[in-house]
Amino acid sequence: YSVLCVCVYVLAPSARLHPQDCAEIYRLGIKENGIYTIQPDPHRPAVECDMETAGGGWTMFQRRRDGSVDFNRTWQEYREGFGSPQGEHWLGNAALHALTNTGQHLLRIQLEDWHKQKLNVVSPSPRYRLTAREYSGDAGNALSYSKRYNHDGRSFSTNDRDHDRYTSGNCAQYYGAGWWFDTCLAANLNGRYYRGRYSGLTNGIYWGTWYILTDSRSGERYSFKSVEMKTRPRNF
Ligand SMILES: [Ca+2]
Repeated sequence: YSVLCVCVYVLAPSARLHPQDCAEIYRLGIKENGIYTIQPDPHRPAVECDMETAGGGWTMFQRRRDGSVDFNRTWQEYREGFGSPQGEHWLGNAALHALTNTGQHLLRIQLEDWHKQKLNVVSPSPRYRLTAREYSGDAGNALSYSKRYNHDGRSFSTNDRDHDRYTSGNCAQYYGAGWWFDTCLAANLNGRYYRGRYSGLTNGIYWGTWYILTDSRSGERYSFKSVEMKTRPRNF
């Protein structure tokens, strides 16, 4: 009898301490933004929860805001994640997969440029393989831009793993970022961090349907000031 009692006593609290995602934390009644511990990935259990935007319950898996973290990383690094949830980070493809492989999920992207223009993109299911079919938002759907530039259905590539549809090389190596490259890109939110304008290869933080992409006189390109990528179950 005593063994049974001990088991229940030990297991019940720890189960409650490790919810699946921020949506579950929200449903438990915790509705403050912050860093929380979640279940899916034992190596990087801390995530930033957005409990305010559009009803809350969003688990953040990517953030860019100051260029402090290098996003030109290997397959292994993208799988396990890098950076910290307090700052710039990629949560990790293993955790992202665990977060999104049960049922349909929404992908929310919040971008801000250097002119304080902000945009929102909401689309289902960010995985190793990206599935982004339906779109709503105010920025244009650069994830499904055209036949050759279509990130929907693409697999993830890194500088050491070429899963893109560009046959003459590795887009991830060429653009210095891990991403769901096609041939190669209409969007790349893991690109290099520039403080606004830059010239040369379009390897900055890029969203191909944004209202300004290059300066018509100087030919300089624009990179974004901040990016956040989050996910939440569709039926939340
Ligand atoms: Ca290739």
